Amino acid sequence: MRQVKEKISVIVPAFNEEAFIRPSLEEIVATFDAMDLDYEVIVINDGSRDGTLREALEAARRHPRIKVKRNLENYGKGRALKKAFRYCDGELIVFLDADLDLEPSFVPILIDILKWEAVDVVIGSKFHPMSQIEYSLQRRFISFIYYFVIKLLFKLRLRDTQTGIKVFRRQVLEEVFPGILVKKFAFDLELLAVAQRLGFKIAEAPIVLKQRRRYGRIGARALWQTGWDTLAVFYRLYILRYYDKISVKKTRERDAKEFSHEEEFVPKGPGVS
Ligand SMILES: Nc1nc2c(ncn2[C@@H]2O[C@H](COP(=O)(O)OP(=O)(O)O)[C@@H](O)[C@H]2O)c(=O)[nH]1
Ligand SMILES: [Mg+2]
Repeated sequence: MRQVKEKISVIVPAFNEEAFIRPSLEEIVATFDAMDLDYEVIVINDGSRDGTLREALEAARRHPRIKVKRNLENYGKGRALKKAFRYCDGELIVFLDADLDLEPSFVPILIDILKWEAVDVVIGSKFHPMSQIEYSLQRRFISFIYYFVIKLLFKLRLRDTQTGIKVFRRQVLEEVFPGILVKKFAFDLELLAVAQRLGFKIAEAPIVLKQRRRYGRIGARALWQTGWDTLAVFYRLYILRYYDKISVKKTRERDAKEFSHEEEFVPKGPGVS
């Protein structure tokens, strides 16, 4: 029998996902219900300019385990995940992309690995020998370069930090999130580098990834910014030693202040965007 009995909070970041968010949420719910797991799904709609909020609310209306939160403006995936964690009460926290490129059925597999290997974090990895990945040559190339940059700069024993399926024991995020400053895509790297620094154990898991959008949405500007943000993490980690010095209490207070004016009303019912 499956051993997972803790409550699982699945955070789904969504930006302009009108086409995929509803089928994606339906599949998450179907997967978790079929396995009789205790869970909640928190969608964080990050200032989407399409019907993402409407579609997410429609899914939430049909499935009470889904909660929808939103930012009025787009701030970035990293910040959205950090904010969404404030609403989670599970013992295990899952990050799962909204676009169905990754199969929700892998979440329970990652959770099993977390238990079997007795680690604190399990991340889906495109470069795991057993992963099956179908995505553009361009993206493969970028991932490969990023892997070398990270290997060179950080002593991370991981082959891929960027894939959108990850499982954490709650305590990891409680301790690591206060130090996290990156709001966009280098966020994953920052989170994992700091988690390792604090002594948490991270394992990689195989995934099946199928890129559905013909063209990835990460443009040259986002890549450039990810590069700079990555260097900034290096600077804070090894030169400033910022993460070793932060006061969790103080930064929690700072974050609470930053987020509190956004603990916004969430409109009820479909049709709102
Ligand atoms: N909250 C939030 N989610 C985002 C943002 N940008 C992308 N996402 C979500 O993050 C996930 C990965 O983004 P995607 O564009 O598919 O990146 P890729 O899979 O690396 O090509 C998807 O679920 C997106 O909806 C953002 O600015 N804010
Ligand atoms: Mg994607």
